[in-house]
Amino acid sequence: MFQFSKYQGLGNDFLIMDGRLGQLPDSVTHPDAAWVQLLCNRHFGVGADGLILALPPEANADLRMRIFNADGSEAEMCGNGIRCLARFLADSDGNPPGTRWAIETPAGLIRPELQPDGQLRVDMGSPFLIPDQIPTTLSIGPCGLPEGEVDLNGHQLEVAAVGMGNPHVIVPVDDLQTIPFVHWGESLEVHPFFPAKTNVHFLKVHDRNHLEIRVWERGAGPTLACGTGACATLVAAVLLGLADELAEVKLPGGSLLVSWTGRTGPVLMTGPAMAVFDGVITPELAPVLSTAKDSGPTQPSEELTPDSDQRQPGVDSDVSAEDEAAALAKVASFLENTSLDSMLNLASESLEERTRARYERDRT
Ligand code: ZDP
Repeated sequence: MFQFSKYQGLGNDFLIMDGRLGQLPDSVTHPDAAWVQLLCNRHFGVGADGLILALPPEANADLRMRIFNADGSEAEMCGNGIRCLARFLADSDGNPPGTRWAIETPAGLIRPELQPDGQLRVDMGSPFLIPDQIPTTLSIGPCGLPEGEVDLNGHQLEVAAVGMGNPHVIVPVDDLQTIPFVHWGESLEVHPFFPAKTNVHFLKVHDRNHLEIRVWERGAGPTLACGTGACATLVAAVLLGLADELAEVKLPGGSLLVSWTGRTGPVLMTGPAMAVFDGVITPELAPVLSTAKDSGPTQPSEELTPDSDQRQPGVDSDVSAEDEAAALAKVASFLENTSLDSMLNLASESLEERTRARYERDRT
């Protein structure tokens, strides 16, 4: 039985699966794009903008995160998603405000911190402004970032590109409501200037500390919010001379506070993240088990605490043959001696436990 939790950050919603103890099978940790598409489908599946996996770290970090867009493609980083993951960790492990996590992502080590008001402030790392690192074929312009002009059906658009581990194009416009959003969004997402495709942000500058964007996401289309996009937009607006180093970035789903102090070093993003529901994926929706080793989720053995060395015996990649045999034997005996009903009870008990813990914490 595959448990998941649904979380959202400004309406950007994700399914989170906890595999920090190596308990998730290959079919989940290396998911088929078709399965992710089905899971994220708002009619035939659970419905979400993406799937987030919490996995054992590969180096000296608390955990590793993988994020898959609703179309099944993998992204390097996600801003709203990593706030949701941190909130999930706090809900699951009972972490107090002030807790910081070091999370491995393809975009590098990202550090969210739980705030007293329950929001997450995230050290998003430094922006990428070198064309190859974004990646884009636009060259660096007079403002110190890749800039250029794009012709879309006779419309000359001034665009700028910034990387936050994942690619973003920022398009300043006068009015967010009158632009041909869908046409420009889908055209720019796959524009040849962006060899890995790109997330697209149409930007209205209200004043130097208040920006507003409409988001067309790579691999997801229109979303209510994009955290990495809000950060990329602030960086571009600062370099283009349109904004100060601290601004509120308004999105359809709500606002984020973003800062880039001294135009060097990390971008900081602060915003909310909330649990929506916990669930169990039915066998019909479960991923097709890919290999013999892939025997479905196993029982986690030990409690987790942040900032301690997360590497548990038997979870690191160099698992000994004995450990593997022991784990497989444990799984086989668990499956043999555990009826479907008691598996279901186990699943619902731990879901209940987490929900009760969340209520307790929010009440105190
Ligand atoms: O880079 C991409 O493909 C994005 N669609 C990934 C998701 C980004 C996200 N919306 C964010 O908040 O940064 C989660």
